[in-house]
Amino acid sequence: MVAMAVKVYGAAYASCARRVLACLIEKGVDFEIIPVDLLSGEQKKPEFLKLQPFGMVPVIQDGGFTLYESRAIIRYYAQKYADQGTDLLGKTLEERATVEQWLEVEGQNFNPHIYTLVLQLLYFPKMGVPQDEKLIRESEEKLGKVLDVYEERLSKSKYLGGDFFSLADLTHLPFTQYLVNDIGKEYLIKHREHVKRWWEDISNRPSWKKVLQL
Ligand SMILES: N[C@@H](CCC(=O)N[C@@H](CS)C(=O)NCC(=O)O)C(=O)O
Repeated sequence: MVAMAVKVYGAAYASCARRVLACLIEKGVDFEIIPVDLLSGEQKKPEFLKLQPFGMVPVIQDGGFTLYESRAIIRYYAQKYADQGTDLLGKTLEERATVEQWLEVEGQNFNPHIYTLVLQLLYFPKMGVPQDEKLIRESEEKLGKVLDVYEERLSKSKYLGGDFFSLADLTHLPFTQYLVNDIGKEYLIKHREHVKRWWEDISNRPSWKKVLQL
């Protein structure tokens, strides 16, 4: 029996949806994108809120199963298709725990600052919302300190979870792409030797290049 394509509600340009798309491509899972227009507020309509009560993308529907929160979705597919495509979890209990650790670091330490920078520098100008210079400066400084920890880690292992590419790396792709390409803060990556090497590696994966072309 051929599995039905996974429905991904979102927009191919939305960073959180891109996290899910990169994972599905790495796992060799067929998907179709159901476009949701973020700018029009379409995702706040009652029909969409039944799928995602917080009104955000992405959401997936896989047969009768619905799931939201991009990091929960990538964990689900890495596990569901553990024996298919790229192994994104690690083999031993310790490898898996280390991948989980860095997934948490991304969500708790890295994402808050990079999210603020992207919102302030990329989206607020488009929306006509004034920027907060002090917040931008503070977020940039805090992100730099987080990346110093990454530099140390990546001087000892090829990838964040160990010597294999995993969810821990994949989850960083969407917002780091913005940092490097869209908000003029690439120095934060390029001025750190090991972080730079890591970024060049993971951003050149065919899965990510494909996501950027969607
Ligand atoms: N923690 C959520 C965050 C989702 C999120 O922030 N989605 C953004 C697009 S990347 C969105 O829907 N923004 C529209 C809005 O908040 O109205 C996840 O990882 O799925």
